[in-house]
Amino acid sequence: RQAAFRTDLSVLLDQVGAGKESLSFMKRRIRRLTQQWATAANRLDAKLEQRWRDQKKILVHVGFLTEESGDVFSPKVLKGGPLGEMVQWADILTALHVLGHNLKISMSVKELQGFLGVPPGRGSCPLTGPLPFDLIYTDYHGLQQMKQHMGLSLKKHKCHIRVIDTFGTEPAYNHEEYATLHGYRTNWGYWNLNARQYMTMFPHTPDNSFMGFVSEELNETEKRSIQQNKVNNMAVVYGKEASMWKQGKEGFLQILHRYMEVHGTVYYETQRPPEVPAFVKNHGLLPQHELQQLLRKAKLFIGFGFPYEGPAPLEAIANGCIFLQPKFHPPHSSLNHEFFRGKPTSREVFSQHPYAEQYIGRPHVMTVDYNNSLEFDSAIREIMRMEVEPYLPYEYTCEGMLERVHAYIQHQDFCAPEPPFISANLSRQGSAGGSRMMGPLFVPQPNSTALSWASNVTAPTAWPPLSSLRLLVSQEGQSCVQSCQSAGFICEPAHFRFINNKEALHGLEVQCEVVDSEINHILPAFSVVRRECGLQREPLLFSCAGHSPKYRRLCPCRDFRHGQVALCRDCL
Ligand code: U2F
Repeated sequence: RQAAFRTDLSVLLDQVGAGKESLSFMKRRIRRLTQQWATAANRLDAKLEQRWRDQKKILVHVGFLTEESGDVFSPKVLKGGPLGEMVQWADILTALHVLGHNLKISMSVKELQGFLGVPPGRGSCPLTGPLPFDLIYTDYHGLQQMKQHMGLSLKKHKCHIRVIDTFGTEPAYNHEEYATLHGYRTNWGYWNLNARQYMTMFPHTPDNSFMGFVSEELNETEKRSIQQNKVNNMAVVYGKEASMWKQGKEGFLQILHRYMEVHGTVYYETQRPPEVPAFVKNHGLLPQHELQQLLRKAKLFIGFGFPYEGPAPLEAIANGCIFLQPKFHPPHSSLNHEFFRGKPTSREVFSQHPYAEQYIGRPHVMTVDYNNSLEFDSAIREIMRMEVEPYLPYEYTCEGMLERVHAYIQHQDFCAPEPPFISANLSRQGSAGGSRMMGPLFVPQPNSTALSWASNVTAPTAWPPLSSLRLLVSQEGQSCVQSCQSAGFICEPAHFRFINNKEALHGLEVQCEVVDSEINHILPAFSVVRRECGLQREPLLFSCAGHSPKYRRLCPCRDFRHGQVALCRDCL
């Protein structure tokens, strides 16, 4: 069946259920953004020009909100606990509904069993018949629950699963045997999924798919009125829980207070939390729409280093604030910081909100060293002189999210049998002589007639399409994430299978004395000194994130749309 856009959200609101603060929060959000979603749906509908979209049967099982997982989030919704995940799930549900799919929502193991047709309360009784869904969106908790209640059949059906995974899972952590043997085993990873089945909150490693969420959008009149009503010396602190204000914050808060009136939205029960200095105007935890109103007046939204990578800075920037945040030196990661410890990624986080720093940047985002009071002081003074317009990257608008989720649903297929590695004929596309070995090698995109395929059956169905492929060689020690990024592209894991071959090495004029095929997440790569080249033997270990000091990696980069990094130019 053809999917038709929906602009009425009442059925969805009924489906979400009731009885928990988390659900009420999500419903309030869905209601508040109804008009914005409807406008976006109409725009995308026009943009897609009657293109056929399959209507999918989709199950959304929100594992972290089930009683069976302990649901620690719901009781903290009104007490300053994390809301980012609920923001994202509310938006995912809305996007799937608006795109017109056939949606079932489960928030308990009982409902999960009911929807899957597994007899209740019978332990790991396997699902015997076919899976009654085309797609299942869940999280790590839900995955565990499905393993318990679907038994062996999970393995058979796992290509249909998408895991909403805030901070991401790198391939080395996802491959069970490899993770166990090489020290990448954590409590979460090792499900042997295709790494693109993990969907993140921000575009972290492109090994995963970027799911995202949305932020409030402003029309031109609202933008103008915001700019007229900005209070130049008003700052709002990012931190809704008192613990985020603890230790070492007094110094720069004092500096800030020299210039600006400082506001907070810190949860409190009866008394002002002792962590919050007396000069701070604390509004208490606000409902989302009231926070938006506060941000509309404020000039500055200031981060203290935690929470990491939340939605609030995007909301602040969308409401015309400048976001000031601390640089992390050394960067925080699962190796050195409690919060990231045990998360299935080695990603290094160089500031509180790397997306804001890298994808938005000045004038909306300023990232400074908070230990340097001179630098901090001059940043505040500069902010007071600056004028910025509200800004929201397209990928965080409703239309942007609908467009991206639409593309994933119609094009990502992890159930098709893994095709054999295919070689794109890249030979002689820009010869890379010895002197160019030091810099990234760029092989211009072969034109279509120059492409010859080992298999012309699978290549035309590749998504992202092969027209987006750009082959690059990293520096020693550099990952493909960095290497592609520094050339203005993005690493595309789906393209690894086209460059994991001798022809690609040959085309780059890499001097190989031996070409081995091994199981190692930095391959394909080569060592210049040892003249050794290695190809990848395990497709699950194709990794944009991998790097090694002695190796230069072959990187499959691709182009991307401005403001929609998940999609290449010809991806829609
Ligand atoms: C992030 O979770 P948080 O919930 O701490 O993220 P925030 O950026 O603080 O904001 C989440 C939402 O809370 C709302 C605000 C945001 O959409 O509009 N809010 C509010 O309603 N009232 C207020 O007074 C203040 C904020 C991240 F998203 C999670 O994935 C991480 O687990 C967590 C820890 O790093 O940080």
